[in-house]
Amino acid sequence: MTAVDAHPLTGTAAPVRFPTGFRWGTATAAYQIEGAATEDGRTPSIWDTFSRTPGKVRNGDTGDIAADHYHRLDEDIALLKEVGVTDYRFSVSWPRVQPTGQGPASQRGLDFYRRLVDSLLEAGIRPVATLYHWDLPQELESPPAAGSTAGGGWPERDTAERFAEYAHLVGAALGDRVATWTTLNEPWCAAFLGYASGVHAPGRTDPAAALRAAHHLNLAHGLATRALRAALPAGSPAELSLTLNLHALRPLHDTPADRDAVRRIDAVANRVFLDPVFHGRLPEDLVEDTAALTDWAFVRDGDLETISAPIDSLGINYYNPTVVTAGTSDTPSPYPGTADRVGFVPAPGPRTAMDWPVDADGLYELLTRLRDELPGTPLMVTENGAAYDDYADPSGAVHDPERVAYLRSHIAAVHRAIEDGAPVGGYFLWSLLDNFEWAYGYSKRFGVVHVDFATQRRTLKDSARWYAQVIGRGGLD
Ligand code: IFM
Repeated sequence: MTAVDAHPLTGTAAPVRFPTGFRWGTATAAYQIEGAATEDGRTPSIWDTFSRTPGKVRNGDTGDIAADHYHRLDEDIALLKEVGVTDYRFSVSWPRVQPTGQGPASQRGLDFYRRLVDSLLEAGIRPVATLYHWDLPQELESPPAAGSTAGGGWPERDTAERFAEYAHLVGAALGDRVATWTTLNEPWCAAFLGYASGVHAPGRTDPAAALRAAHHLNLAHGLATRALRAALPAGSPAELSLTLNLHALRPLHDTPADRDAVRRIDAVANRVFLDPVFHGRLPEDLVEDTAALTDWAFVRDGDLETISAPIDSLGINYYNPTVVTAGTSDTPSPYPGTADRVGFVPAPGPRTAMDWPVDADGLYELLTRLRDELPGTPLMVTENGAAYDDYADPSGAVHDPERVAYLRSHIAAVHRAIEDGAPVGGYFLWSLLDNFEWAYGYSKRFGVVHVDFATQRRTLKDSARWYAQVIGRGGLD
């Protein structure tokens, strides 16, 4: 029973209440909101380079100014207080705190995050820090300089080692105050959109390099987990996690061929991360499916043990389900080794401004799958939300009933999963602010707070006020 179902006897909707202690948050990422791209010693990331490359980002938008969060920290924390979140998930910009991707930290860069974390704590909000949300220092993507091993991006092992060093620096600086650390956000996007389909930075279209990138991101997660544990004060209650954008997959038809299409995408989108991190192994079928691209010799002895170091929770980002069938896909595909075997079919139903189908059952399916496959692993929904073409009306109000409906159905799906035994401890709405939506630039608005990018004026949308009520009452009515 959820708030969206009528009670079978009374015909009225029963209120939905989440367990005491459930975390309610919003999420953002550094490059998408901070701006201040050249201030206080920050150097370019791969997204600065990519967004400046003609034709890569809609309207030629860049994150140079974004939502100017770097200069509006206090105002944005006041917004978080107004919404009443218990937790705030943000990411640390690697090129801001370690400008060349190696060597000592920039104190000016760290100071920004110290101020953010201290202000959150003062406001009674738990800081949830992601170390990597796609802004690799450009210097680590560019080919190595003479005499150096650093460079070449995630397809190179050295990048994972550099990441562990960066994690240690940030952990040592903020480890006494951050409640939850997430090593990586959506490594699938970093590896496969970045290096296979090339629609994200750094824009490479080399499927074999993308598979190497996926392994080195896994390794980076494992090495960073170890580095964080070493950097945190003894007895620290901080939790360590990883956030994946797992695909909720469905076959178009219930046939062996379509079920095989599901298996193939499941291997290269989900199990490529889940199996090494939680079971210390590579998916055998993925190794077979990609044999024409690589022999996986870049996986060294001991890597899988490092990658599977225990973590305290798994974050799941969910937006929509994916329907597949036996067939072919356009290339360059973000799913190496599948383009001549798998086709993608638009899921039915209403759509968001991203043209993504609205289907909350996919979230329920993912959470209950993880309940069964990873028993005992606490789960968090670390992103969920929707883009719509919001605007301020003449009175200045921003009405977004479709977003409220989207959020309501997805929060109800989380509740349903909890009732059915999924250990979900929190929900983070994406996103607090309208922001730089990667290759779509500023054309897509995911915020519950509207940002007028010409003036940087913030306006709470109806969905922010609605979410504040959900948090206040601990559920849906
Ligand atoms: O904006 C992104 C975010 O950076 C990562 N997860 C998906 C969101 C919406 O596309």
